[in-house]
Amino acid sequence: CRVGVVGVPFEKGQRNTGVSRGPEVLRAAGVIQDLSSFGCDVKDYGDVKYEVVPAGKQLSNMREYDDFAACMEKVSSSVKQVLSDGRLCLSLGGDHSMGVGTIDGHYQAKGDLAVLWIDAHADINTSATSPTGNLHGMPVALLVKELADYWPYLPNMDWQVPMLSIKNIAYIGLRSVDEYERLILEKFGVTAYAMEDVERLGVHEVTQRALEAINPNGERSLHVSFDIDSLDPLEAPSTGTTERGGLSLREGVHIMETVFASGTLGAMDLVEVNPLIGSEKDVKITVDAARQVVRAGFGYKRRGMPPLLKQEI
Ligand code: DIR
Ligand code: MN
Ligand code: MN
Ligand code: MN
Repeated sequence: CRVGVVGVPFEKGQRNTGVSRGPEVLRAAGVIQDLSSFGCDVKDYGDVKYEVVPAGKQLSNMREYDDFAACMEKVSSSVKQVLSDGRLCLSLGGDHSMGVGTIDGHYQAKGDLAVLWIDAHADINTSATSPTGNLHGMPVALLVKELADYWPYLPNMDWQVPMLSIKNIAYIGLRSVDEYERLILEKFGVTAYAMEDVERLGVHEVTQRALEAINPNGERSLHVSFDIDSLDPLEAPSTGTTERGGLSLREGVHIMETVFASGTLGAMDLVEVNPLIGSEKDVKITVDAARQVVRAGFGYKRRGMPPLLKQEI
C-alpha cells in the first residue's frame, strides 16, 4: 500500500493539555516503521501548522473556535493533497474535532464518502445541544447535510460545506451519548452499533453490517475515524474522556482487519491519544494499542505476512 501520514497536533477541541502531542509520541513509537515493515510505502507529510484569523465575534458554546476554524482548513488541504498524490491517508491526532478537516479533505479528493466512526461518544452535538462547548463533541454535526440548518453562520468556515449524508455514517462502540445526540440518531435512523450490539452480535457481524449499511456496493471511499477512547480504558488509559466497558483491543483490531479486507479504505484518523494522562506504563499501553489498530487497517495480519507478496501489499 501507499500511505501518506499527516500529524495534527491540535488539542483545543477539548480541555486536557497533552493530546496535541499525540502525533509526536505515535511517530516516536514507530507507527511509520510499523507500516513499512510489512511492505507499505509510507511518506510523512509532517504536522499541520496554522495561523489564527480572529472571527471578530464570539461564537456561543464553541470553545476555541478561531483556532479550530483556522487549523481545520489546513488539515483539509493536507488530507486532500495526500489523497491526490495517490496515497491512502493516515491522520494522527490531536483531538477528534480534527475529523472536520480530515473528512472535508477526503471528500474534496474523492467525492461521496462512507464514514465509520469508532468511538465511545457520538460527537454529534451542535453548539445548541452541547453540554460542554467542546468542539471534539461536535465534528459529525458539522459534517452532515441534514444538520446544516441547526448551526448559526460560522465565520472563517466558508471553505467547509456540510456534504456528508447522515445515512452514510455508521458508529461502533457507543456507550456515552448525550440526550440530544440520541434524539438526532433516532430522528435520522443513523446506523449506530453501541456496546450492547457488539455484545449481542459480536464484533465481526457488527462491522460487516455497518459497512454494508454505509457502502453497500463498495463504490464510496471509506473514511474510518478511530477515537482511541472506543477501547476500554484497561486497553487505552491515556485519553481525556475514558468510558469503562469498551471495546477490547482485539475487537478494535478485528474491526480494522475487516475494514482492510473490504478494500474500500481511503483515509483513517487515529485520535485522542494523550501522553500526559496516566503513568508512563499507561501511555505505553495506549500507544501500543493505537499502533496495532493502525497497522491492521493498512493490511497487517496477525497470522503473519506472506513473504512472497510482501512488496505488493
Ligand atoms: C460530550 C463528550 N458528548 C461532549 N464528548 C466526547 O462534550 O459533547 N468526548 N467526544 O470524548
Ligand atoms: Mn470522538
Ligand atoms: Mn470519544
Ligand atoms: Mn473525545
